[in-house]
Amino acid sequence: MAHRLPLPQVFLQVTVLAGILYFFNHSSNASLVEKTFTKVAGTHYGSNRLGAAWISESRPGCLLRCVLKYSSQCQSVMYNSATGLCTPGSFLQSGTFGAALAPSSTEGDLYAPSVCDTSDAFTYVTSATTSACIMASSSVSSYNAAYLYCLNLGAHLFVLRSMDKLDLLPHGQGYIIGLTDLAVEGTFVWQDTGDVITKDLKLLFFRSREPNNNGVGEDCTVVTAGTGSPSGNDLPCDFVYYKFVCERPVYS
Ligand SMILES: [Ca+2]
Ligand SMILES: [Ca+2]
Repeated sequence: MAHRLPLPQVFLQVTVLAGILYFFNHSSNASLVEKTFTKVAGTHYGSNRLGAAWISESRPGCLLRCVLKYSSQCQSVMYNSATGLCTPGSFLQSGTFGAALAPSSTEGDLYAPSVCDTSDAFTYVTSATTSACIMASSSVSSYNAAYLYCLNLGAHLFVLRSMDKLDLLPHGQGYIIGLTDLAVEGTFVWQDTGDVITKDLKLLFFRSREPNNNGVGEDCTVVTAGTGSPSGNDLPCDFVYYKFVCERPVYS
């Protein structure tokens, strides 16, 4: 015959279990962990392993246990979503040293707190595939004024090297971004590094028949997220009609 616990003990166990589940689902810790840790892209980042890996049923669970176990020492985790392997990590290392500490394929992907200076109304925004530290303006501006505004905040106008990053912007509204052909007509370059937009991205980015350098000339760019189709357009740089988005580096 199966051993049965007295009713008060069963009640206690159920209550404790419900409390733990509630904590994991609703505690500010869980949402904090989910919000502030994000996937670190690129091969130049890694971290020291704080201890042995374990199996976690989810990435938030992995992060939470790391924080609970190692407190502020836990500054990153490596998580393999296929196997559930969770490896606790130290603060983020970058450069050659970081590359040497990068996660192995067994360890999965590296996650670390965002490095986003959130002063001046900047926010850290993430999606499943990318992230950015941005500030979407509340008022319209010319390109030059927007450019200088961002520069004064230690930022540049928003740039994107893949279309998934566009999704990080507020949807349904056109924004001036850091893509211009001011230097060489017809050659659009990103403001942060000056590199030319790739042919493939240009096709995905601009609306059909754009950029057209219409009328007296159009050297600046506006784009709208969430349209489901290419929305980029070149327009006059002194045109004061659109809001703009500044961007600060995430892992500087
Ligand atoms: Ca032009
Ligand atoms: Ca145009």
